[in-house]
Amino acid sequence: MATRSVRAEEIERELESLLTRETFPPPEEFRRRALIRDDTPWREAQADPVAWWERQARALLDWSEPWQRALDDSNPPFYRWFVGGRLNACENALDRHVRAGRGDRVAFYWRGEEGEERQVTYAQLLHDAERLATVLRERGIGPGDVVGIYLPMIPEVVVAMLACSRIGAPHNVVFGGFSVEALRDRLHFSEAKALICVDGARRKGKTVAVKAAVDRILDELPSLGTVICVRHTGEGAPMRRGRDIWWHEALAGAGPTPPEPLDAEHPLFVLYTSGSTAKPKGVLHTTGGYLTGVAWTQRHVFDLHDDDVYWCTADVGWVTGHSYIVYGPLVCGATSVMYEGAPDYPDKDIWWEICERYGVTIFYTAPTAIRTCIKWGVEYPLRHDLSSLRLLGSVGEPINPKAWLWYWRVIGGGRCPIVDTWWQTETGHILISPLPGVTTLKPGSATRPLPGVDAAVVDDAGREVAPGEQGYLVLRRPWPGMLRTLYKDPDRFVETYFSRFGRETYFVGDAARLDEDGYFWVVGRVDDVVNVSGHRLSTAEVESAIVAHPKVAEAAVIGQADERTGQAICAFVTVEAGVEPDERLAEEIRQGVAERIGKLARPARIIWANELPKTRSGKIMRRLLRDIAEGRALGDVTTLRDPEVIAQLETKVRELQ
Ligand code: 6R9
Repeated sequence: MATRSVRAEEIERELESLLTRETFPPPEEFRRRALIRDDTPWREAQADPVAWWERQARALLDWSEPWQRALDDSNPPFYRWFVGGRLNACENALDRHVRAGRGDRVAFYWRGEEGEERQVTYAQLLHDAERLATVLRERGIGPGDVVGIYLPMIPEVVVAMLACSRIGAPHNVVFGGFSVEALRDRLHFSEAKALICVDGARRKGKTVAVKAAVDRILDELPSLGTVICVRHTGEGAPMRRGRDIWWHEALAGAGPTPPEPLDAEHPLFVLYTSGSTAKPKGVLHTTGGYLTGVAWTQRHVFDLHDDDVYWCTADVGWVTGHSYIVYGPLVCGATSVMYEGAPDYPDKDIWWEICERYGVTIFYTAPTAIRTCIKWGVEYPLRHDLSSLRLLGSVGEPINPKAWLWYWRVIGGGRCPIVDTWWQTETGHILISPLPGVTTLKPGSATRPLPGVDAAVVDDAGREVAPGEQGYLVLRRPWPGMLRTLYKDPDRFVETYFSRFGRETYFVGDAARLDEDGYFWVVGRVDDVVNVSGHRLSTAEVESAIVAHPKVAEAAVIGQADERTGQAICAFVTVEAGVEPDERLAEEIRQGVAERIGKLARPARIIWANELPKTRSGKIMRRLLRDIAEGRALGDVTTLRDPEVIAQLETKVRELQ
């Protein structure tokens, strides 16, 4: 113990001195082995971006039919890539590796919450995916039919996604941490025909019944005729004859189904994400372009070699899991780690134990996780040998330089580059990021756009702003993995992303700055989206969950700066006349939000307000609430209807501190 503390102290001193260091060029040892070592891809892509992407699509994927036209940009913003080409995502992820004699290669080292281990090979994934595809077919699921997936981090979730893509049924994965009410809404919006779920899920030594909870919402989904249930915890699951089947029983009796050659623009999946209104947006991705962008970035941003062991700690319920746990790694034939449990169970060193045990070389996580580890202390990572690591990644929100330096020094031992990868559910794959063998890093900056990507920072009029000035991040050229539309809502698609700066400029929704070296510094969202621990939540969605409580009159939700989670949800709530707000009501409100959306959306702070600050036209002024919550001087208050309201709220917030 004593020596450990000495090491910890040494590291802390070193971190202090690192705070002044601004640039980190690629370590020579890393660069020597890197797949990309100079700016050739940027230069080639600059000369002809579409032709450059075509070369990548050809090199990285197997096509059953070549495309006639690489990019159809005749009707922006409805772009089409690799028009006329045909391929299958599952075949690219599994069959072709098995055909090439790599069936015995481990696709996932799976680690269960209680320490169980499973090694899943490419051949085994294929065996199950071919059979599940048959089961789905026999249930009448065909190309274009949406299948909901509500599963924890177990290998079956990968099989489920790939079985869907094998037959051209777009999947709609819903994060297991979302409540069944949130699941119901998403399945309803996507008109899902089938659902794949588990009997129960595990969390820190406890189990929760999932299938029984799911049953509560199924009657409200008349289009959903099939439920396939994976036996995971072994708890009893009510099964309705004709509708519900056990995964293991169905697979045991099924033969294989070959992959269906699909149009490059065939929908691969729908994934719901938060927008500015309470209704989540169904982001639709298609096959050829998405896989091209995901495969290129998986290989080159993560400098993926044959002997790497890669671990992305995200959940498959988010886009990071879709692109960089499932499609990216499998299309590239990688060996990954998949972990079911929480980062602090059985103890706070479990992640580092896993890195040591499987010899993880590439580790991809979120800034919020790093900040939590900082809080727990260096003792936990110091318990383990992390010398196998050679590259680290970050995603989900801006990483503050202090967390970056800690990650670099404590986890990476000062020898691993960090790729700070900027992208979104909508972009499909990473767009702004270092290439680790080339780019000189600056802690806190996602650095520069990748080859073939045209990003800029502009003002309200769409003009590029000067270096150092803040503006809106935009993308000015279509890229292969971009969303194609919002599911069944093309008007909202155009309105949300392609109305502000015209039909050919994608409005990201993030504020950013550029520095003199052309490096991008993403600041955060400019819309009513809150980023809690890297998870996007809509303030409107949380508000509507709060006002559903009968004692609540009105609510305004804002994102408040939080040291650990980046932003935390803070709710200003007014109650119905005659109601005396107290801690019990606050608990009921939190509980209601957990039930309607999920635990991660529960307000960290509830502030009882007599009234909310509104404009004369009756709009809640969230900007002022943010200033009040964070104790800042108030901005422009001239449009405020009743200035008295502000003084009351400021007193309340001060009392709470
Ligand atoms: C992949 C993912 C997207 C929003 C995005 C931005 C923030 C993601 C970031 C980042 C700064 C990074 N974001 N990565 N901000 N630096 N490296 O997270 O998708 O859940 O859709 O969130 O997350 O604000 O607009 P998604």
